[in-house]
Amino acid sequence: MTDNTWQPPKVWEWKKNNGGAFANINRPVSGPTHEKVLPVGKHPLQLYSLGTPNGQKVTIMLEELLALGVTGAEYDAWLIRIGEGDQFSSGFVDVNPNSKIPALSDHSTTPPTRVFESGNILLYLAEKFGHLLPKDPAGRTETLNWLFWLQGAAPFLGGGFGHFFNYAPVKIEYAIDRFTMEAKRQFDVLDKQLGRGRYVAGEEYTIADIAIWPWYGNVLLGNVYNAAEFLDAQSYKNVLRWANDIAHRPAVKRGRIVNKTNGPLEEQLHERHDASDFDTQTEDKRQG
Ligand SMILES: N[C@@H](CCC(=O)N[C@@H](CS)C(=O)NCC(=O)O)C(=O)O
Repeated sequence: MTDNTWQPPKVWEWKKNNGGAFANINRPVSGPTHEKVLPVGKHPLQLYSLGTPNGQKVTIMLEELLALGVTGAEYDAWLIRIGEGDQFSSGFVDVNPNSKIPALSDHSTTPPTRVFESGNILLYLAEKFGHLLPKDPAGRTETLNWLFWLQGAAPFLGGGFGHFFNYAPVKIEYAIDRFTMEAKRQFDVLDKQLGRGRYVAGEEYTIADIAIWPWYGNVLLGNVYNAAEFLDAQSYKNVLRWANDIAHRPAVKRGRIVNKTNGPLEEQLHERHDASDFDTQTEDKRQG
């Protein structure tokens, strides 16, 4: 057990620097901190994001739609540096009052339609373009079962397990044990489901896979939190098979590097405004 002699005061007070990795951006209030208009590019879809798992869901979706020949899915992806507080600009808060990436503005409607919450962005794009969400009621419902599962489950994997295993300034055994238990239970749920079919919602690749892969796929493949060994990734054979399968999709290879600001330079495309940017604008090319 962790030795903890601290007791909560009667009324909580905000410690502006608690030593945590996100102490400079976390606040107990919402709303803008500064006036700034968001940039708008030439395409109908304007994405304001960062290449985290939540951001990757949307850029993978857009690249999958483009790969299917949906030209209306062309997009500008603008970088929102959450570590520097870009999500608190007045322009960003107008698109997402929750100040979290990803946020999408669809300028093909008048006025533009704002879309926030990554799961809702996937649903919006799937319905708008008629792809990656089965049309039959049973297939659609099963896909949405898993999309909503992900949106509810991932905060335990990221905000819970990932935070205390990877980011917290102290290793708290109780917190790591609690969230590892839940993360492993979730991996087991997914492993059993993926034992029943090639993809999460059956034999068809859907927005459920696109939502789940950036979190559960990335963690098992060792791309985030450096936790694959700790979680005994090898024991989730079906999830690993599926994660590797999806990692090889060309649209996933493109989408996962958009708005990414960490990792190898060739896997960082800070902004994406044109399909050719993947060949010319990655950080290895820009800096080299
Ligand atoms: N439920 C939201 C979660 C989005 C989210 O947590 N975004 C994080 C980055 S992965 C963020 O923008 N954090 C900035 C902040 O908390 O200030 C979604 O699925 O879109």
